Amino acid sequence: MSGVGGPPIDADLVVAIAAARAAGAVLRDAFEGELTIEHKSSEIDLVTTADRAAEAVVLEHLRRAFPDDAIVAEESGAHVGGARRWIVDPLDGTTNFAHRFPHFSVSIACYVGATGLVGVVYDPLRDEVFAAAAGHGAWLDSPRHDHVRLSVTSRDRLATSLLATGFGYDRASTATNNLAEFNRLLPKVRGIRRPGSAALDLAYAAAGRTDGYWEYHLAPWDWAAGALLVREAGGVVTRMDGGPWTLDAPSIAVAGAALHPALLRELQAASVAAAGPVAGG
Ligand code: 2AM
Ligand code: CA
Repeated sequence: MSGVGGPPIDADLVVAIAAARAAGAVLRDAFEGELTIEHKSSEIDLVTTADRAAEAVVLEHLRRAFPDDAIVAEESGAHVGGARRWIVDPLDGTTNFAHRFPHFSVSIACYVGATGLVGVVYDPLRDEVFAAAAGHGAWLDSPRHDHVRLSVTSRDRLATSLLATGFGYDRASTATNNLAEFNRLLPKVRGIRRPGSAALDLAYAAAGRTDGYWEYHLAPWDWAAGALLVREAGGVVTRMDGGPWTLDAPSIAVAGAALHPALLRELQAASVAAAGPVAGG
């Protein structure tokens, strides 16, 4: 069957992909038209009518297929249900969208507790579906890619690596604004990108388009699907301090197994330097 993100043909994945494609179509249409933008927590934390319209479409798909499941969605909060929890970002990269910078995504994942079952990240402008099912791998489907199996890169040197990162909306008010980490890594790598959709940043690491990615302070819906994609593409997913990554972790750092230790070493050295000298040390 085509368009399901590769075997196995799993009901969760089929619904998640259909929901992501439908929401993506809403975003694609809205992107061409007049945009209505509102502020959320601050002048840089935005929501558009398209975020809400896309979310309604995703929720409709999920509720119809899985009426007993819980849903956690960026714009409408938590909806109670059973042990299975859908985690939805209807528009990841809202700032890009609002400025008509053509790079954003829909992110949908299903978790039971801390365990990801399926994850889908959809880029509506490139029509790229990145999909993963726990234990079965990750795939890319697009007009140019038919169930291409995803794999992180095997690069082992920062000097030849292309990394991605992001800077959260609270960057003006938090000490962990990622500037120390960015400054430390920038001279040591081939390049660092700051694309603006965490879900796609993770999908690109899974697809080997970057060699690694790190970021502070995201919400569960930003990285629930992407983290599963990276794992299923053979990548290592931890917090920036090396601890185990969870949906409510304070940070994330991903890369192929060969590069991940070097990435963590630099991130940790940067955060130690940013925190200043240790008393008595
Ligand atoms: P959004 O576009 O859905 O708002 C940019 O670095 C990425 O991080 C985007 O995926 C953005 O999601 C997300 N992001 C930025 N600041 C955030 C914050 N304070 N909390 C949660 N997600 C954030
Ligand atoms: Ca988001």
